[in-house]
Amino acid sequence: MSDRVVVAGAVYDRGRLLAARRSAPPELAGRWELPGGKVEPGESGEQALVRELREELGVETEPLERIPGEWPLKPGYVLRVWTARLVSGVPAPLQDHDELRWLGPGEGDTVDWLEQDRPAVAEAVRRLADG
Ligand code: DCM
Repeated sequence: MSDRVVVAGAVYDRGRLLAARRSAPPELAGRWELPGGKVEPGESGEQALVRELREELGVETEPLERIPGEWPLKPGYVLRVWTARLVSGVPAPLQDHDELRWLGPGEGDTVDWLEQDRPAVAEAVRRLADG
């Protein structure tokens, strides 16, 4: 059986990257992630990302590029990440998160990222610096 895909967004706005602190489940609470969630049947990764960011943060976004790679999560799940542009709205922690933070250049290491998000975050931060 193929792995279930979880998508996450490296959301950029005005030269900063959005980080979100999880409030659940208990084993992940307090750790920071690129926000996203599970792809539903019939959805593309990009469609799932736009939906998840709307549900979790109340914003409209536009996926830009896939960050190459795929990272294992819990058994049966893999993480894929896209860069995304904030199109409208102000992100708010509506679901799954209790704090949001915009990280500027040089601030990529200032939050305690989930291990599985770190390779994609490193690449997202590199693109921010090049941007
Ligand atoms: N997840 C992760 N990193 C992300 C997004 C999600 O490790 N950037 C994990 C947390 C959950 C699963 O994927 O185990 C599904 O996420 P959610 O609960 O947000 O739907």
